Amino acid sequence: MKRISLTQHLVEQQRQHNSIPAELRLLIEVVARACKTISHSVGKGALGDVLGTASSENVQGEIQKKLDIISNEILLEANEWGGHLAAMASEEMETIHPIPNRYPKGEYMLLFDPLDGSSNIDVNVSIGTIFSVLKAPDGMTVPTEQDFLQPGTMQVAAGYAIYGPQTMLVLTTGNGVHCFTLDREMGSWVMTQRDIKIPEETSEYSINASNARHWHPPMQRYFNELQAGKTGSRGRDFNMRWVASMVADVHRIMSRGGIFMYPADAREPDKAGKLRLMYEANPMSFIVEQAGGAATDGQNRILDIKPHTLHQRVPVFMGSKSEVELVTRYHRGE
Ligand code: P6P
Repeated sequence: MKRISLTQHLVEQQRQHNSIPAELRLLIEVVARACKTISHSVGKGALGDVLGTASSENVQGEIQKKLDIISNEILLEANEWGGHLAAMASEEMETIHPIPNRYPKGEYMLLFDPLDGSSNIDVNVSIGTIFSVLKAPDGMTVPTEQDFLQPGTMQVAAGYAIYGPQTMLVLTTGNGVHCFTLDREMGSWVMTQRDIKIPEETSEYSINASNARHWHPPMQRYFNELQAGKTGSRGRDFNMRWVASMVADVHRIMSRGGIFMYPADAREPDKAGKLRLMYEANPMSFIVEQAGGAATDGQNRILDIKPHTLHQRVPVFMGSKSEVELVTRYHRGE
């Protein structure tokens, strides 16, 4: 495959699909540049005094890691001056972040989990940045949280960066999913995979099995069949992977198939699983669907969910279409 840069890809997508106006191209390039900066900070590890916890909690009540805060600041500072955004929202901030009055405002809204998988930071396991782009509602003057509460089908772009052995950027603007690897010597994102497709069938599942006794019956039924392998109704063996870093688990599925699951469970009946809809499940669902996979909350397509609050959680089943459809049928009682 001819190696092209992120910029050339975005210009070509604009020519072919008229789907990436200049402001959106600027937004994506600014976010990609911020991910390079985050990768540099993450890569320092103990040498950069960036490990360990900060003395604060985020809106989720989770102890923040120093790199959570550093990554959030990098994304805010990178994006607020460009004139392409009206506002931002982050897992690390309780309220939305309007663009300061000293800067021009644009028609896009950026949501992100600046550093997903934080529990893996101090043990040198892959982590990542997840982002989602929405358009500001027509006529919006002063952005509010309500303006962000659009279903995932309204996203105009979504992507993630994964900080692992390679630093990679996986991106969709609605015309397939494309992957870029960071050329550290040149400091540029180089396309290394075009139009990624997730295999429809898989023998690999991804779930935190330590929660099994708390799962609801449909989840237990599906999991027990996977565990039984060829001795049970599925008639074949399965393999399990759980990195506890959504970006790493989903990237593996993008690369070789699989099903990623974080169900709700009986421990907290009012808590709809662990993952957040607006800046984890929605962008990942857009990417997975654009690669031929599926993503549901056990009952319905995640991208169709009408959000009620910025930080709401959602059960997640996403990846190879045949497995997502099967576990969803079980949850629907079919
Ligand atoms: P558990 C990371 O904290 C995260 O939000 C996702 O990246 C990951 O899939 C999940 O939580 C891991 O959760 O309960 O296995 O630690």
